[in-house]
Amino acid sequence: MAAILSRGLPDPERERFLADALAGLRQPSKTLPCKYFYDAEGSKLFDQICTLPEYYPTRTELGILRAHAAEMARCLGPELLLIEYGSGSSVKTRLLLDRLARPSAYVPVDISREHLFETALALRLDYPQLAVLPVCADFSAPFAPPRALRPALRRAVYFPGSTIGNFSEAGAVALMAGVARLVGPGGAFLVGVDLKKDPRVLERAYDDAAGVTAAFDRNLLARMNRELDADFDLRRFSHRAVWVPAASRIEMHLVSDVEQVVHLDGVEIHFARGESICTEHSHKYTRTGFARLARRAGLAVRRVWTDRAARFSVQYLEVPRRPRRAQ
Ligand code: AVI
Repeated sequence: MAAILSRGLPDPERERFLADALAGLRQPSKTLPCKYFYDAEGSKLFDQICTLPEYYPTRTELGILRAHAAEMARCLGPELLLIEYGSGSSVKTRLLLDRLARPSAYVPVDISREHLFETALALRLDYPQLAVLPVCADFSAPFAPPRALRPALRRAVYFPGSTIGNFSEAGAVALMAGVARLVGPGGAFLVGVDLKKDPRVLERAYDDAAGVTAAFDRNLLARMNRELDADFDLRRFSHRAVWVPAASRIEMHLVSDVEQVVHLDGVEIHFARGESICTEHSHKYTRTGFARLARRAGLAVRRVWTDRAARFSVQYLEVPRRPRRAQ
């Protein structure tokens, strides 16, 4: 389908992808936005990553949720309008939904339409009392949540998976400021945040022995070949994951093994031997560092749950109510 569209019809999604890819690859330090990892093939590979022995975040976050979901639900309170960013298959959300008191509605927000509506249907069957109101949107841009039929006492955004780490610091502050506007004073934000740890553990998590993360990274090149008439030779790019202490992040790179020229929609892109494309930043936070970032967005951290080894955290934040002015 994408290949057909890419040859003829104007396709705004293809145009955006092409413009972003060209802009990134024309920079002196080449980059590509990590949001383009997640086509059907990339999403499948990401699901595999989540089950790898080296990739601790998914199972650690699930463990924290299993142990503390009841307490999280108490913090979120009754008659809640729960909005989830990047909902995917809503696996983690079910742990919360099972424990929330009379939620007014659940609004899963995801860019992948098919997956979103399939998940919404399954949730409606399993939670017949719950209004499930899917929104197909990019949650990093402003969007209007649908009105719930039953009025809510409060709004909360749920953002699991430590995807907040894939944003730059400025991007994370902007995203959280958007959350604060969406939920309003007294509203809540429940977020998965990956914590700083031994760089060897981190580098293994992003460069696993079975090569699944390498395949996930290279799929970005394959996707450009499929959708943007590019001719990347995947065998000539190596996957690297490096911990950059000054930025407190893992960076994923595709390194050109040879000097080469690649074409992208008729544009020539030159690669020197050893030159790389940075495909992803995954920031790892300390508890205080994340609290500071949240404060810049108008959010206050109220509770933090971690696993025993403090590898990962689920954090509950609120938008403080404005103090009443004296009469
Ligand atoms: C989606 N995101 C939180 C993942 C991460 O850990 O930064 C993406 C990922 N990249 C490689 N492995 C997983």
